[in-house]
Amino acid sequence: MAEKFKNYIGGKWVDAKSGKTFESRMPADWSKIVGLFPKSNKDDVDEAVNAAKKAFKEWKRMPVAKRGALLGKVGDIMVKRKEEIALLMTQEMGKIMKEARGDTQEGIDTAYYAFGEGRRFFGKTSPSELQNKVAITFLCPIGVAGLISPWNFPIAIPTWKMFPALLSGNTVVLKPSSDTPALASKLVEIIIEAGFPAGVVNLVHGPGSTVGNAILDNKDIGVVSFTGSSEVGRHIASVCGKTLKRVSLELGGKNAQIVLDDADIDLSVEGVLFGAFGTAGQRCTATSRLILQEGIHDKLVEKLVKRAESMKIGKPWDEASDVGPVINESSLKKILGYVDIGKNEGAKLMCGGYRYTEGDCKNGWFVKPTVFTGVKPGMRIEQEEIFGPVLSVIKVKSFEEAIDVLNGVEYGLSSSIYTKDLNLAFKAVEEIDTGITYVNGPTIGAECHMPFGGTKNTGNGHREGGWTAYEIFTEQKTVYIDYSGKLQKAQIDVTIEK
Ligand code: UN1
Repeated sequence: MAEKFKNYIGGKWVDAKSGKTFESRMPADWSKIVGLFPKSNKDDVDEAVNAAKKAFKEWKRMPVAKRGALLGKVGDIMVKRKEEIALLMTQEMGKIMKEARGDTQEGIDTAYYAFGEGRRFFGKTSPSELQNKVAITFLCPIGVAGLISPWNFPIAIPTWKMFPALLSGNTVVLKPSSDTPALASKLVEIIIEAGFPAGVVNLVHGPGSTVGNAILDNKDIGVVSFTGSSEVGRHIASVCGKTLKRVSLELGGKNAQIVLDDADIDLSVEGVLFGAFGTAGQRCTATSRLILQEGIHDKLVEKLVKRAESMKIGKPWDEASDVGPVINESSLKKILGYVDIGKNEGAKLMCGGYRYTEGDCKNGWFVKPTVFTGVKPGMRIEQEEIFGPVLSVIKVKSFEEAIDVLNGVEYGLSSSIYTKDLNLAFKAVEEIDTGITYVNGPTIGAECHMPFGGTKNTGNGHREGGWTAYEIFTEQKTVYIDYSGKLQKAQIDVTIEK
């Protein structure tokens, strides 16, 4: 019998009111069930929001350093349970063991960053334009935060959202992806173990169409944070626009790595293999386009294809595997559909492009690392997010053309350039229109203490990670203190001329 999981609302583990459940299965072996989860709807969400609203009153009064200490404790527990979390991640989400440890580590880093923020939750102080008066700002929580997280970083991304929200004094309702509910449950278990008061963290499992929409519709949710597709992001923004909820969106990417003629060829190949096929290409930051200057093109493609072909596909919990499965059958179909699109568009398939079913991979959603050459700007495989191990190689003549191709998509998350020419590297940093750029490194590998997010259709201007995540979850309060003992009138009593 599969293990039965519950929602966590107001400090209690509870079933969905409907009594219905859904399954989470293993992408590497679809015959195996990870667990059964409550298929919740609006009633469950409303109850969770009520619990969060009730808990907010006390939680926001707890000194921020104390809230930070609780998050530090979460980090400590995650350190102790890192292997256990990573193993579950290989089973439920399918990324390979090394990457699963990395995902968990990103959550640990985010917890310790939040712990530190508890001692530097600074506002600003300013002199007034009048005498005997001063101005100060404070950071205040918003209220209840609705967090909608994806499956591809099933620990890191919920922590990116939850920990800054909690440290800032908000209470939260988390709706994790229905593809990775056991990992979200594990994270909440850890939060409970750390000793958070009831109602501060609430977990509601279920589909976006009911649970996600109920979060958007609930008038007591003050801020929504979502990571996922641009299509869903647009829907969320339009619903939240009507009720003037703050909303932070991390959406699609079509990230490119440029390699100029003077670059270190082996280093560039290492980078693109990791960027394109790490996590089976299922990162928002994955390298899905490789833009090669013509002088380096043939030699690099030869090395790349050889290496891509020899990558070991296998069970993600097997330490020897380089590439695990993709998340589910519909994702597999979408990816293989793009392989057909690429062929029909006239691109040349150099390797991969099919479902891999050898050995013990027969019950999983494995895709052989795929490389297309002869890809032209404007082709669908060059423009659209595929979210799988498919790389499009585009040949260009010059640095300028490389930048134009890199920028010629609707997204702007991550990017990379390999060159030894310092001047061109800086020029690229200036000209590239993305939120993140790497020089001589792949498009993946963002660190928790720096802003994370993108331009154009990748988001709506917010940045997760680092100090900027805290801007999403706080209101600024400006306070003027007048110690003159008389009525002083700004702009009227004193006119300051230049
Ligand atoms: C994502 O793909 O949504 O930079 C997040 C990286 C990771 C985070 C990716 N640290 O690839």
